[in-house]
Amino acid sequence: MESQLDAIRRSFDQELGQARNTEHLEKLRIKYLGRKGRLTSLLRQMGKLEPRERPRIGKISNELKVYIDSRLQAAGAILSEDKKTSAGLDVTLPGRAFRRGSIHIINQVLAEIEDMFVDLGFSVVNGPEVEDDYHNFEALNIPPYHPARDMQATFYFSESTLLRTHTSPVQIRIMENSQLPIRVIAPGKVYRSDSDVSHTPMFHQVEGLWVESGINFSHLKGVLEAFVHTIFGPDVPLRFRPSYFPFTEPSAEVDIGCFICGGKGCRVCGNTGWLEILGCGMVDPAVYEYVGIKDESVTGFAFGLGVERVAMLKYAVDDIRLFFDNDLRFLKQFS
Ligand code: 2NM
Repeated sequence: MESQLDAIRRSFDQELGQARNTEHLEKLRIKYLGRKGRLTSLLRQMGKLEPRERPRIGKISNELKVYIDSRLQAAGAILSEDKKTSAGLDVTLPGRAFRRGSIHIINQVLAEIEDMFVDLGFSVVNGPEVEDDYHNFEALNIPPYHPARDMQATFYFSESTLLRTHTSPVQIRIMENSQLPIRVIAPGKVYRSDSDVSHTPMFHQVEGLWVESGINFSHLKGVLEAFVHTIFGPDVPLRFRPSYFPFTEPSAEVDIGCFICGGKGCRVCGNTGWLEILGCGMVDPAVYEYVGIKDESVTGFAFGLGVERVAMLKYAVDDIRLFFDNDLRFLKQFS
């Protein structure tokens, strides 16, 4: 009897493998578990067994019944699922797509700028966004009540604590704490109470600093020319235009040839043919006094640029707020 039970299980497994729809399953149920089914018929002969054999065979029979029942149910569930797609399961359909994000265009441009300076031997340094008045202003030769404090509408927490208005305080901290030579860039978020098509209250800056005995304005020109030609292309013209910053002397602003009119003059460049891209200069000796660099042979240059401004000029974006709206139709153009 045991071998008959085993034969029933094997033939059931084989027939189940050939079932293609729920009608087939119902026929199998009747064939095995119905009133005249194979298992049912066999169980009727239990009486012929020796009484001491009955419990064991009864248990095996019952397990087989449960087995057949549960396999029929499982197969039924799969077949009715397939029925929802009329042709059953189409294994050639593509899988469900995994939507992958992409790096924000500002971080892409930032990475490109960082890589370029790292290739020239600069290290990347960071510092706090909540700063004190001393590192953000005073050590940069901007004393209290100096009009330059008004130039950048500052967010204050208190009289002495503020959101940094530039990343220069990072470079002040580096000069206070490191050995020469210093060759660093300080990228990061900066904050100014300002808002229009070309200003947002938070934006990203990269400031650079090279301090070492013998560094002069030609080093500054060489590094910034390399920057413009790497980021904007080797044929883009640039010029150095005299300017003023309290922390550099002499100071300059760098312009690149207008990409709209090619230098002829248009609305975008205010008819000058040039677009301002960054500020720079030789570090003012007053700054060295603040940070305690006493060796008079030490000179250096510094520069500062806005990443959003670089991205706007590189990709002809006319409103800085597009970078922060998170409209995917805009952002996906750069993915
Ligand atoms: C600029 C323009 C010119 C600058 C100066 C310094 C420091 F800390 F060395 F004094 N850091 N960054 C600097 C110089 C920044 O931004 C338009």
